[in-house]
Amino acid sequence: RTTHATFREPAVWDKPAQPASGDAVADLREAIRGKLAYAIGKTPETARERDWFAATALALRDRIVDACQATDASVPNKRVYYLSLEFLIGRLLSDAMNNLGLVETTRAALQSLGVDLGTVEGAEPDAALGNGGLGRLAACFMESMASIGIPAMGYGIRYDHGLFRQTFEDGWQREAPETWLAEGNPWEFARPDATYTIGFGGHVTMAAVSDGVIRRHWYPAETVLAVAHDVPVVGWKGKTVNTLRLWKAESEAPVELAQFNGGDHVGAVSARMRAEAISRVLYPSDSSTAGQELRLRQEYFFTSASLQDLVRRHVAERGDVRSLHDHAAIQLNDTHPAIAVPELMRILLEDHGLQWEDAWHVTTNTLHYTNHTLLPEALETWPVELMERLLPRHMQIIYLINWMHLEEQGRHGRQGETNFAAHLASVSLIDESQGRRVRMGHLAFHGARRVNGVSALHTDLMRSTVFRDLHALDGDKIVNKTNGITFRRWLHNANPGLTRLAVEAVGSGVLDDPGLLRGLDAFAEDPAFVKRYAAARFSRKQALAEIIAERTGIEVDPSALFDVQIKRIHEYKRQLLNVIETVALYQAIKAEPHKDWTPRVKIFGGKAAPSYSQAKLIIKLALDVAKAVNDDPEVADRLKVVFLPNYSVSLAEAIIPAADLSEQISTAGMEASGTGNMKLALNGALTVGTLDGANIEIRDHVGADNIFIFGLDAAGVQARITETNYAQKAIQASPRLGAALDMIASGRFSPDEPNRFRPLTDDLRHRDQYLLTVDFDDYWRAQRQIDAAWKDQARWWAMAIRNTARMAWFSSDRSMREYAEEIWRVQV
Ligand code: T68
Repeated sequence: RTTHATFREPAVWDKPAQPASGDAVADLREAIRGKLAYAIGKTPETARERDWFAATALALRDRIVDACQATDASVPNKRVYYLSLEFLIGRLLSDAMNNLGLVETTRAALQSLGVDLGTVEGAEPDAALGNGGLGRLAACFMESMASIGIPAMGYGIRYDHGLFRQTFEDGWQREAPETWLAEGNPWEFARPDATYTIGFGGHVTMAAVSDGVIRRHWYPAETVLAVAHDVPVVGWKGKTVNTLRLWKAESEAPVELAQFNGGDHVGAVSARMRAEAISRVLYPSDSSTAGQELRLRQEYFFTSASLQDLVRRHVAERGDVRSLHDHAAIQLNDTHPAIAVPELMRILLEDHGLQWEDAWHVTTNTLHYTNHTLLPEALETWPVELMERLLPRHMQIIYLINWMHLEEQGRHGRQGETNFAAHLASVSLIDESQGRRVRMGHLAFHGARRVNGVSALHTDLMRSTVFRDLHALDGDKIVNKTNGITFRRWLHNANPGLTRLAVEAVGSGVLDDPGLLRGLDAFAEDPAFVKRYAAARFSRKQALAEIIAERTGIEVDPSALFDVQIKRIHEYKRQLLNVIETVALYQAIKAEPHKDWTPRVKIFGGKAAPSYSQAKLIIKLALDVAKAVNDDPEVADRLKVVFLPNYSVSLAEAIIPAADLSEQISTAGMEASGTGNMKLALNGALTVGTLDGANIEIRDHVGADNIFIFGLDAAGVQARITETNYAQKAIQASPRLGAALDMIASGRFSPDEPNRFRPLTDDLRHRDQYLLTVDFDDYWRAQRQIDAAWKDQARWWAMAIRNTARMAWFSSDRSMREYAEEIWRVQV
């Protein structure tokens, strides 16, 4: 082996990346003390951790406001508006401190008040306004846009209750309400002056206007107010501060006084409760549609408020709504805001008097749509009947858009095609096959100037499957924009030890330009560097071991291989494949207890949608297997299984820097991209994964020698799924798989209820839609290859370092630059 560079051990390696000056510390200390006294009303003696957090956040918010007013003063040529029903932002304190360059200043200021920064950071509740990848992506994009200076505003809902809190009761998932706003939110500014009226239901009138044009007008039966609450999003070095504007639903009449005075105290506020219900809770389903009326109300509520707000801003700045697309680019995060297509048309036609063609031109040059899934159960459709009742004017506009769209097919001479009717049915915005339903994906596609997928494979599959016929009409509309993650949060803040090491090795420029990480490649086999890289990992594994002990009571050895699968629980993500491999490994260790097994800790984290019973049963199996394995003295420290409850953004920040192995094992073709895969690889975990989503691009960047790929690819899955009895054949061919399934089915892990897991094992034997059985043997092979790689520690660390060194391309700064250039056409 050759060493390409020498890493010199610095005298003091733990020096702060952001030094603090004495004056700045004193200023911030006084600011925090002042906030504690005058905004919170507490003394240092009576202040709780949560009070110190609020005082610190308020003091830092003042610094952000200074930067913010600079951003606000100028009218940019073009703004980006990111509409998303979810923003999974997590905690904001360390982001704010880091981007303002005030980490050490804040630490010292608090220390002089006798308060520990880590404790204060820990007192901030997570803003869990999202389910998973889609919502977290929106949060990373907001941070990146501020950091690279794209003038942008995020629009979403200020849910009173974010994603539910997960506990385990005898191994079963229980959901409790999440209460992040219980003590207020020090980051936000309520903006009652930015309030809009949102209508629902009612009827539409027609009036003939003098020029012969028929104008329609909507008279809603019910109205709800949307009140803006702004959260500042501060970019790297505080240069740009953008806004995340979250809408709260309020009633125009807070109480019906006459009713109240008449003694009906509950009835008097029922209209208010109905209105406020819209922003009460985040729907907890991910990768499937909620399909309920309240969900459609949420979607229209935030979309309408956002469009009214941005059109008003545009007209105030530019005078003419016709130039909207020159100065505003709107990104629809999945189809949840797809009602923007008819809503923008309605605003332009009715509020601004545009002709249809002009309104359509503006709409289809302003809107853009990101697709995040091809799973059929996740593609949103709404019954025409519900839309007609809730949004009658929008339904008319959708019919008209669809009529013109289908007429266009005839004009292109397609009626000559033998299956013209089938073609029309396939591109129509209305699905007539199972009751009449509006296809929100088709609506967003047709109304958007650009439509993007989130990884190269996913975008190819969009073109060839779900949107094939629409794609044939306009071959330039679909583009790929592979996802990214913000390195400020997922490397610099989550892993300061590794960050300091990178700064020492390649210079502090790496904080601005992740491309410089590539310089770490040269140290992959440098013993001094490897030692430090491994030490940084080990200290994070010790910290995670403490969290595990505290939250689960399980003792794990930090020198074992930490094997991590953290993400929503879903059959296509195949946590069950990981659990079955765990059972097979358990059996193998029991069969040869004296063999030199690589010690492993299998760590799971993730929530199941409350109504997803199969996913909940997978959690129960993981916990039942954990109990049996962890209690078995014969296995001892060679295998431990841990399922951490209440997985969240802040728990991810603790787990990711401690991970040695990253499980990215979805059925090929089903995970649109993944972003956890990027966070883990950046932090130096080696990936065991399928050729799915962004895993393919990760392999291309880190190199095939530095990743463990197994299983069928997307084409292989498509071919196999059409064969008969593939699962039975795979089980017959694999005694190891058969034995593991038998053990689970026998009740070995559920003696109190031997048939508990039959729904899982029976499904695998007879259906196995996600091809676990087919991929099992190759997964086992990859895992044993990983055991061997771990034994060769020099090789392992060289691979890990090369992962960190080669992941720069997955920065969300890169994603945002690509969107800016190729979709939004804004200058960066
Ligand atoms: C995820 N989608 C993709 N959906 O699964 C993941 N769905 O591959 C991708 O990396 C990520 O999006 C970002 O592009 C989701 O997270 C949802 O959360 C969701 C929520 C409601 C309804 C449907």
